[in-house]
Amino acid sequence: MIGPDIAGIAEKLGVAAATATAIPQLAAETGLDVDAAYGVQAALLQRRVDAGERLVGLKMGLTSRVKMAQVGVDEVIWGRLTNTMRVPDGGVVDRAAYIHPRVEPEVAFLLDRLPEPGEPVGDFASAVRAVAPAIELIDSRYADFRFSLPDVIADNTSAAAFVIGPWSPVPAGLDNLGVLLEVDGRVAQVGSTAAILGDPRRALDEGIRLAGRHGVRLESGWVFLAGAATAAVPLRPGAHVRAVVEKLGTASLRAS
Ligand code: 0L1
Ligand code: MG
Repeated sequence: MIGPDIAGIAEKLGVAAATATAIPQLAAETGLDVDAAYGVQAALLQRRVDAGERLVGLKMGLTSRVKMAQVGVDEVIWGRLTNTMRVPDGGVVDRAAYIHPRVEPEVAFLLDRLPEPGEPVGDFASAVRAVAPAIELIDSRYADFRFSLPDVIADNTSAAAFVIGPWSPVPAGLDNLGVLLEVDGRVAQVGSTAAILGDPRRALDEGIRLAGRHGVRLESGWVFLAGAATAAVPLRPGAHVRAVVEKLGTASLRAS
């Protein structure tokens, strides 16, 4: 039996992102399952690497109940981050470069000495050099921000851009820190890091395990986005967005 056209699907998603043009969902029509969808994601990112970008990390998606409910998908997923997705803290993003961008407050880890594939992270403080508040900008390439599980995996879990705030040494606990997402100085979302798999440290074990299934090994020096602590909110032109994480500080961006 002939399988889905991995390269062809990756090209469609790549062009949709590059031209900020929504496309219809692809998985049902092409018979894409979860494993093949991670193959599309790899091909999609290889196109970016071939064009000169560098892989700089990994992101977890749908790590909270509220996020799963927001998009109607109920599995933790992961995607890849490249250098061009990173926006400086306090920087400006071009709203017009995206289709229907949303922002969400996250916790980021700077990776250090990681366990061997298949091993759990025993000593979190040696696996992670520093932690930071972060904002992820997600932008599904599918019309109306609607997709199935294989669709969203193939689309690199809607990854589009991210901002990392100041790095701090790993605090004693990360499991119940208050989180705010502010838009133009008003509170848009309130949450807790407990929403991220009960404890964002768990997201690292999941990331190592799930990416390992597809032959991807996390690297020292990479950024790891552990997941959102609240639902995502639409990014409007001109908006100033700030994520505040208790004990860790703030990260911010502005949309042009
Ligand atoms: O980072 C995320 O949790 C996003 C995962 C993909 C689903 C979505 O686009 O909201
Ligand atoms: Mg996210």
